Amino acid sequence: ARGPRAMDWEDFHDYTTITKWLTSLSKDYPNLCTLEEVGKSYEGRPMKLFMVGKGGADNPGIFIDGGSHGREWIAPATVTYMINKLVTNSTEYDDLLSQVNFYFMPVINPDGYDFTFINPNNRFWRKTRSDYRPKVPEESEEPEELEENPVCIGVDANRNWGHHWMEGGASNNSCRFTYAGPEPFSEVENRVVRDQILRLRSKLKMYLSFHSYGQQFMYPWGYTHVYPDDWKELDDIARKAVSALTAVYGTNYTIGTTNNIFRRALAGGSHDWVKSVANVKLSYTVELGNSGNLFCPNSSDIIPSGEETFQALLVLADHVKET
Ligand code: ING
Ligand code: ZN
Repeated sequence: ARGPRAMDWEDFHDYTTITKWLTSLSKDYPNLCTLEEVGKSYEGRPMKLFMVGKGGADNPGIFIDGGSHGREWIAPATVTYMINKLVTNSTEYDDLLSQVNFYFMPVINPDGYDFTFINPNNRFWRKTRSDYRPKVPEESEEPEELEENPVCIGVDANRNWGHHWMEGGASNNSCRFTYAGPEPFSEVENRVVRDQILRLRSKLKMYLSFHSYGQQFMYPWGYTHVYPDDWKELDDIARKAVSALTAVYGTNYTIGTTNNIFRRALAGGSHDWVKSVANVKLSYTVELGNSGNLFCPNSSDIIPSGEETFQALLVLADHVKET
């Protein structure tokens, strides 16, 4: 019997439930995974890095995150599904786990994520929860916005990364959904994730950031319409991953640069920074799909999303293994 706060993939779960589950997994499988506290969020939630692999720290690695935006519930659900699959079926993936390390942070904006669980009115919260409310109303670009205006809290975590920051698709108004922050890496959560990627960077061969929704498999750049020199390699690998995904339930994905898919510049996203600054060549953002309404997938979408996305991950990991 499951308690109301136990982890499963039949429903969405808050950050505490996910974190407790990661802790118990790391205790149940000590030879296969480790859990490390790597920082704290603005509101003090512990941020954890979960590593799966058994070939030693020198093996090539894949860094996988989700939950950069609070409301995108299918992303942490899918990422935790994949963690569970790798760990609890590890004998099946023995060869892979001996050759590749998986570094997971399933919820990189824990304050924003938990905020969407507190009250149905908060369900569509996207940003972090740091306080950038204008202190003096006269200084606000929009004087009608009161200093208490709750929408002026937080930063869009996927506009806050420091590569061509604020050069497109981002706002300098803290009351907007796409507020880029007062400066690159103003958000402690982004600094925590950044520092882990920098620490691991000599081992990292691939970066995957899970968002929703849109059924898009995207690679850099977001900030410019110019393609990276190695775009063909990024594209080929994405195509192989997507075809494995589509083979499961027929879900279709669009593949391309973020700039091309959105037909405009979107700067300050993680995949741009990871590719250019951390020098992780194969850097992707995946917009998962769902059968529900917009950001509100049905809980019955979790397992299918997990299953199909896991097939894509196996293809991607095989690629990393061979490099
Ligand atoms: N979409 C992404 C966003 O942050 C994106 C699209 C990807 C932008 C990569 C920049 C870089 O807006 C969602 N749904 O969040
Ligand atoms: Zn998102």
